[in-house]
Amino acid sequence: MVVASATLGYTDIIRARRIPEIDLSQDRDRVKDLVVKACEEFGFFKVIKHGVPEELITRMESAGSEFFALPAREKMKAGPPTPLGYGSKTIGFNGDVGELEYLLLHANPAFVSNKAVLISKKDPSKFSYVVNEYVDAVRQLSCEILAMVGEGLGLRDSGALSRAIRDSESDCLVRLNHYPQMVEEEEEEEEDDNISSRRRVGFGEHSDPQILSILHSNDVDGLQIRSPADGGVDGAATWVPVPPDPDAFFVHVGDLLQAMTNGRLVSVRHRAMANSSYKSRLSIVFFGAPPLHSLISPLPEMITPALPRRYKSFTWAEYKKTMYSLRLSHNRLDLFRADDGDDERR
Ligand code: GA4
Ligand code: GA4
Repeated sequence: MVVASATLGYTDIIRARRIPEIDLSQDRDRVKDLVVKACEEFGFFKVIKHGVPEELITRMESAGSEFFALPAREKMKAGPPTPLGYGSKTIGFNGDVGELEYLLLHANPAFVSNKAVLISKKDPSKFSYVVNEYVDAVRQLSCEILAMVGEGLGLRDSGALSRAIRDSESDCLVRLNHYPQMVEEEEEEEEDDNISSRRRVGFGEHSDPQILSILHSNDVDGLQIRSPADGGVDGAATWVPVPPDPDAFFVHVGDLLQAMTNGRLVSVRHRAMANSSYKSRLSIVFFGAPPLHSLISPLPEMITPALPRRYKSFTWAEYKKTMYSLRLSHNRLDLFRADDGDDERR
């Protein structure tokens, strides 16, 4: 049970439709408390004054826009998504569809340079350079945030979380999503239908399976997060629209971080609405993940008599495989609960 007063601040934020915003240039002790609180109560927050140079973001966005502006026939050369590569309208292997096109890449530089020849005929080495430079910066940002989470939680080994992502074998991904601008016929449809909630979903509800994701978008809206206080997957959803802010990054707690903290930090369910603007929405997401073979378990400090072990141990490969075999919107981490099956406590 969640104590009402403990979530009051965030309930207010949800009512006011505001997102927790953290200025990373403040005093570190203050930042780490704010980060932990946002991860516990929301699983999501916005960071400003994050230190990632604007030019890196602009160059990455231009690389994405130039790719998406290519004729479909050219883009198909980087597809189909298996799951990596270029995809249009289909998401994952199980028939999910979305109103977007995307480029999903492994964040490893060797992967990027291999794929670059299919993405940019014009200048593949420039493309890899831009992506690698961006990935290095956001990987660094996610490691700093995870180090603060580790300290804020009082972990004995406060670097444990960030090491997983920094590992040269880590399974981090980077994704460019392009939600095309609205076409004219759609506008007329929309006029008949003045209920804004009827706006179509562009990328269905899900939580990110990794440790932490760092999202950037241009100034077009679409992202919505689901309040964790609204009764889980089957309850009525409270969707909080996230106003776009190109100067900020948005941080999502992933399923693995929820598992490692024994449920103390929560992975946030989110979705993106189909674009209803005259400008395309471009989002860039870095997914911080550990090496495939690494074993994920609730950290010992997170298990107490009052908060017994909630999840089994599993490898990232095992979890990833299970998640990728499901459709979006499935309730995921629950499949790995310590109390439904072959757990050692039984
Ligand atoms: C959601 C987060 C990342 O975008 C992603 C997605 C992946 C994919 O697009 O191939 C998945 C989705 C994501 C979770 C469930 C499965 C797998 C599509 C899908 C239906 C790259 C990831 O790691 O998981
Ligand atoms: C984006 C900014 C400039 O237009 C450019 C582009 C360059 C090109 O047209 O060859 C790139 C792109 C830009 C970045 C990634 C790579 C290289 C196209 C592309 C897919 C001239 C530049 O300097 O970088």
